[in-house]
Amino acid sequence: MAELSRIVILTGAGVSAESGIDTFRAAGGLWEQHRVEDVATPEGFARDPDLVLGFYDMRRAALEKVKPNAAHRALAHLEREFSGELLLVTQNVDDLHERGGSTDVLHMHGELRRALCASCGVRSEPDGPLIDRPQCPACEAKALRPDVVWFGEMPYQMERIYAALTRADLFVSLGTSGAVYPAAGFVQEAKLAGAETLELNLEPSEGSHLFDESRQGPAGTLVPRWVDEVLSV
Ligand code: BJW
Repeated sequence: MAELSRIVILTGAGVSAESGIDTFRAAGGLWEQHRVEDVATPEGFARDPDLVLGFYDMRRAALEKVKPNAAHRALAHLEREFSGELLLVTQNVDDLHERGGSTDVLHMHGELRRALCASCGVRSEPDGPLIDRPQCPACEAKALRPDVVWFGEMPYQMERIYAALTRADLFVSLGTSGAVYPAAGFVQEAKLAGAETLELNLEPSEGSHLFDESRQGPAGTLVPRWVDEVLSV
């Protein structure tokens, strides 16, 4: 492996699967248990806020029962030891990267542990279920929604991500199906800018053919191995 100075890593639900968090599109995954239009769109929230708040309250509570796995810990180790620039972008709304030791994580689809006030736009960390309609700590409106990005909404910090992609010499995609844009298009952005591209996923994803290299297997095995390769150069 050539010496690297700027790496962008994109993670998806597969990175947290071995911690016991359901992925979205697998058989028995979240989108088989719930209709995506009902729980992950602004229109679904407007139609039935209790259903949506209950869905995210349940997933936030479930976070207390799971732990980071070897893939999260390996990425935190990479953050500590890599001497170049590293941007860790996750589509995941869980906090397992942080609990695994990563300190700079860009949550492009938001975070389960945070709420967004639909009235004043302030973000906060609620200490109880949103279905109980707690007040916004800033404006006191009872208008808190999960601080997550639904279909049709703009993912967070896209400028920072695209800036890093255009400077990267390696883009790595971990545990994501490549079914959701704009994240699914990052591989092409990185390639256009001249980066090498690598996919680590349990199985070939929808976009596997777009990567220079694609390795298949569980993240808990593949990610620590890849991190060792990077740090040994
Ligand atoms: C393992 C493993 C193990 C398992 N080890 N691997 C038509 C064409 C193109 C685009 C569109 C279109 N119509 C609409 C759009 C846009 C739309 C979109 O992409 N739709 C597609 C369905 C086509 N996108 C949007 O609306 C986005 N906004 C947007 O585009 O704004 C405009 C814009 C324009 C220009 C620039 C920028 C923006 C918003 C998307 C929001 C997605 N939100 C969700 C919910 C978040 C909250 C929540 O968690 O509930 O995000 S949906 C869901 O999918 C979630 C995930 O982050 C996201 C991706 O899923 P992920 O992580 O890939 O999970 P899975 O389950 O799909 O895959 C898991 C993978 O892991 C699998 O491959 C397994 O094999 C693997 N795996 N175990 C390693 N142990």
